[in-house]
Amino acid sequence: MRTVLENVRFLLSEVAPEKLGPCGAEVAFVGRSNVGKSTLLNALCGRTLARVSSTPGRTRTINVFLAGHDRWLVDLPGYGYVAGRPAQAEGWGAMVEGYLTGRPTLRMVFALVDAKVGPTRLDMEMLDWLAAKGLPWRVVAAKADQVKPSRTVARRREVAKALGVGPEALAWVSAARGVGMPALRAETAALLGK
Ligand SMILES: Nc1nc2c(ncn2[C@@H]2O[C@H](COP(=O)(O)OP(=O)(O)O)[C@@H](O)[C@H]2O)c(=O)[nH]1
Ligand SMILES: [Mg+2]
Repeated sequence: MRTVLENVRFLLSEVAPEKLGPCGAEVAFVGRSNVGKSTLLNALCGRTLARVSSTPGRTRTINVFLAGHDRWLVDLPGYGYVAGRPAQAEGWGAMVEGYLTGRPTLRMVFALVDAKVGPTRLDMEMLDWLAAKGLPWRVVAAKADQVKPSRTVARRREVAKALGVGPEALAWVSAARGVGMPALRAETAALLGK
């Protein structure tokens, strides 16, 4: 089946969100550094687009990938760790918040949390902030392969409860193993529209 997620390519990196031009529709990925955003994006598109790093805090720019003619997938800088400094480095908030609040075409913010670790304080702050701004968000529990199969059902319920959502509202994925990826791919393609 042909979808908008075939032939996605890198478009641009930007640090000044107000300089980003318009697009037809876009989805964004947020989460702490190292939670697996770039890996998820690559898995969604079936190719290596975003750089996967073993060093936390490498992505310090808004990275835009182009799907179809004018649809965007946006990999945002991670929070929690930036280049040797704890928590948000100066400028992180302005950049990410400026992007998130400045895009009328933003259809969904996929907020990644670690399936095994569960939501951290910074994850909760991010989600509260998204909700307060009235932005569309959905939590994706990433690296689900790190949870023992025998614990999966219970863990999914626990993580959902900690987030205050039902287990079904939580996307449960492993980009490494492909778990949950067809559904997330279909959802993303639908959000971006063809
Ligand atoms: N076990 C496992 N490891 C993953 C998965 N996704 C990412 N990782 C690893 O987590 C680390 C950080 O991934 P990356 O995509 O760069 O995270 P980002 O900083 O959020 O973009 C890398 O070492 C990845 O190989 C996954 O689904 N399962
Ligand atoms: Mg990354």
